[in-house]
Amino acid sequence: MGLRWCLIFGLTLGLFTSWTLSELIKHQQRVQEEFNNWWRHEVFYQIYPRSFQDSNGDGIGDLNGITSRLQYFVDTGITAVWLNPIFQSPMADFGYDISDYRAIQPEYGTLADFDQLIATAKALGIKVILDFVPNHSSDKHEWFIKSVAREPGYEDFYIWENGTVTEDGDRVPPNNWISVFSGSAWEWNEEREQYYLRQFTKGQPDLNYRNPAVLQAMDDILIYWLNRGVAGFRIDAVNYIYEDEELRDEPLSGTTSDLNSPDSLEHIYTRNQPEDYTLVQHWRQLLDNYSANNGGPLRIMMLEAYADLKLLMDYYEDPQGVQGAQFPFNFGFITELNENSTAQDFVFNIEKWLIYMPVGHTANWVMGNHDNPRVASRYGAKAVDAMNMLLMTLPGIAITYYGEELGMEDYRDISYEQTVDQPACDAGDVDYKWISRDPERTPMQWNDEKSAGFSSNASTWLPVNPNYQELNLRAQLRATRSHYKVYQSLLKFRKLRVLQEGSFTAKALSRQVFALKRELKGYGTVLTIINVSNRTQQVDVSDFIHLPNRLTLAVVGVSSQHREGERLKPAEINLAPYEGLVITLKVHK
Ligand SMILES: *[C@@H]1O[C@H](CO)[C@@H](O)[C@H](O)[C@H]1NC(C)=O
Ligand SMILES: *[C@@H]1O[C@H](CO)[C@@H](O)[C@H](O)[C@H]1NC(C)=O
Ligand SMILES: *[C@@H]1O[C@H](CO)[C@@H](O)[C@H](O)[C@H]1NC(C)=O
Ligand SMILES: *[C@@H]1O[C@H](CO)[C@@H](O)[C@H](O)[C@H]1NC(C)=O
Ligand SMILES: *[C@@H]1O[C@H](CO)[C@@H](O)[C@H](O)[C@H]1NC(C)=O
Ligand SMILES: CC(=O)N[C@H]1CO[C@H](CO)[C@@H](O)[C@@H]1O
Ligand SMILES: CC(=O)N[C@H]1CO[C@H](CO)[C@@H](O)[C@@H]1O
Repeated sequence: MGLRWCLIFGLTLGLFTSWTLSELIKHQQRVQEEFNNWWRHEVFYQIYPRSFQDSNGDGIGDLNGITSRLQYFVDTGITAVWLNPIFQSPMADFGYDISDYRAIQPEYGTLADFDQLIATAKALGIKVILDFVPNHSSDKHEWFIKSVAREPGYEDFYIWENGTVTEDGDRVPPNNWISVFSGSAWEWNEEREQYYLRQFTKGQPDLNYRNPAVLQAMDDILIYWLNRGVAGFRIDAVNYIYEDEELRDEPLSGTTSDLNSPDSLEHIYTRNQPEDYTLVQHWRQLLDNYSANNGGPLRIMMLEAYADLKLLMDYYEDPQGVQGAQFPFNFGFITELNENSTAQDFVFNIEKWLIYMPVGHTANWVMGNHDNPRVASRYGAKAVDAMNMLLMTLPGIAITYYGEELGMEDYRDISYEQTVDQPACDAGDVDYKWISRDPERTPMQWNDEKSAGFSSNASTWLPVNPNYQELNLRAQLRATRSHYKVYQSLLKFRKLRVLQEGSFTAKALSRQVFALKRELKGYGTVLTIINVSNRTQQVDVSDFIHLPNRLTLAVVGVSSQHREGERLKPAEINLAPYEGLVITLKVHK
């Protein structure tokens, strides 16, 4: 539907159904949003600032480092990035424990550096999204210090409760809630003589969003960063923000007898509370208002919530049609599928999201992030190109974690002494290895020089993966074929109208091979075929397509026997183990 037609339709409806002016404005905003749809086909590149580029030789990545690498995104074809937290923090959880929401962590730089980053990015046409961590603050935050001291205005910034004392004089917390890292979620504070709620570590007290002053403070922080030029926010752990107001005990799950384990409870009173949705809707309004009042691109919101599919979908839009985030992250490729998944598993999981997504919204696909092993380690190094082909030819938004364009691998052999991820440190020197998230957070591998070109310091906050000698950007730029070059072609390819607007069909051709089809009348067809098995496979796609004599290979992987431009016979397409092929049929720009 064209913009003008929509406006006329809206105005007419307004006249005949006696809409209020504000309803009409709201409708027009939505039409405007359809029009300003920059984010709907975007590839968002996730930068882990600590590991991307160090500019001052302290072995830690920083903002000036990112600024110095912005041209890389232009060369790659990336026009939007999202940054893990850069705010002032005691770093108990590498920035997810914020002590000042308006200040930059000194080792990452200054506000002036941040402004420079935004200005340079803007000049290069790159949008920047910040990570917003509303689920708690650090216990070093001035709000918490003031709240402990019961300073007027701050008494109820956090969730304080007395608990009870038994006949034997033992203190008992207010209820049975368990922290995500095990043990009671309540921490006794000697000074205030009350318990505070903390669903994560004791240094991360939960904010009390039922206090309007807390909500206002958070709104102000969003506005503060919007005014500095960010294009939106990735909101962390949104389903943990509110808890049951009556503090009811959670029922036992019956899955473990360890009562200190978070798995021992069904989290019906601490996660996905109705108010979490209302809050997201409120922030959506704030962002929409800001965009309408300040011009420029629509400022957007993407949500992190590891939740049930149906609960997740209500963050797009609730059952009453109230708009939430532009999208909640789809973690299906991380949590539901792995190296052993069959072609049917892939098709089923892809379709599942599309089936449950409310009408008119945009799908998204997260291939990796800072909390999970890398693609090369989850699906195998051979599958890197195929997974990027999949990601880039699916409908909607693609999300790439830094280094995945090179096929970087987890560095699992980090010693216990060098381990810095808190849950891994807590797990002890035997179990740490498979819990640690350090292996997927090692420095970006730019070249084969000292510290992989990440830092001038030979010692870095996490060791560089020793495979950087062979696996690095420079080597991949020099090679005739490389993961990076495949990724770059895919990004160019994505600009085709058929991949932006085309219809979508997925089909398992066998247990081992599946195909995706994108079609747009007048703009041709794109077919992606992926072999998820460790054996060579031959497939017949004749039944799946209409123009069988015109199959041309558009993108092939690094170790493919095929070459770009090759013509294929639909009845006998051969795929090497874990090979992916992107094929075009009569495609136009
Ligand atoms: C090099 O990095 C280490 C941390 O890995 C740090 O202790 C040291 O101070 C750094 N050197 C310089 C010159 O900053
Ligand atoms: C909590 O304890 C304090 C001091 O013992 C008492 O004054 C206050 O009334 C208690 N609050 C509630 C809600 O029971
Ligand atoms: C957005 O703007 C509308 C209309 O001006 C106003 O009613 C609403 O309170 C605003 N919401 C936010 C969160 O700013
Ligand atoms: C895949 O299967 C192999 C062999 O059964 C097993 O060792 C491995 O743990 C499986 N991987 C995953 C991620 O389930
Ligand atoms: C393929 O995978 C199966 C099941 O994991 C395994 O038994 C077999 O040895 C593998 N074959 C090759 C060629 O790697
Ligand atoms: C889902 C989740 O764990 N979200 C964040 C809330 O806070 C913790 C602790 O800071 C973070 O680790 C999480 O990412
Ligand atoms: C397991 C399996 O289906 N193997 C087949 C894979 O494809 C080759 C031809 O490319 C056949 O020879 C195998 O039988």
